[in-house]
Amino acid sequence: MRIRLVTNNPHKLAEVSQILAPYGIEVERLGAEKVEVQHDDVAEIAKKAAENLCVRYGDYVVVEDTGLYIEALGGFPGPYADYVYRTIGLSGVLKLLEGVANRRAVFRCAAALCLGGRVEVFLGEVRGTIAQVPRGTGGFGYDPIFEPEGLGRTYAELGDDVKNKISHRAQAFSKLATWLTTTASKRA
Ligand code: ITT
Repeated sequence: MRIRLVTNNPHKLAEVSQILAPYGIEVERLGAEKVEVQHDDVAEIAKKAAENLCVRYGDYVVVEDTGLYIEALGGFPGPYADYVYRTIGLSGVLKLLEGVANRRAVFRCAAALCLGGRVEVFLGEVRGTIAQVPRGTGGFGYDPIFEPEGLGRTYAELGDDVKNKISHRAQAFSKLATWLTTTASKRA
């Protein structure tokens, strides 16, 4: 089985490939234009983008959207994580949190799959905290400043093998894989 992931982010493509390999699912990149609606909820953004693309590209297309929601900032940057990363960057986010005791944050990932003219959405969520300074060399994006709850290390310190077992993306895509290899295959 093979899915076609709509992304311009090579790190996401590599992570999803690693997460889905044990299920025997291959991942190919689909270079299509995503229409992203404005919404607080990544599930809604991924679902609407997939609905558009399903019509054009058909079954097994997957759109993924991820947001980082920082509690003390009222959920900012949430679905605007990409814009914030490209503009103020990690140092800008850390500056906004200077002197702030509540460092709680949540990574949310939604994977929307086109199959049989429908869109199925799978969610993953990891709670954690924002570190005081960036730590670690693995991963990408916000990984050096996000510490999943209870682990005492950032995603970037944990490295790809651990991250891809526990992350928001690992949860969303494991649910997608289980659904594809059970529910969907029974329908076929
Ligand atoms: P697409 O082409 O798939 O949209 P993107 O990198 O723009 O790639 P998102 O909008 O979903 O993807 O990501 C929002 C931001 O959050 C972006 O700056 C990413 O680098 C960052 N991000 C996404 N997943 C992450 C992860 O697992 N760890 C750290 N940062 C992540």
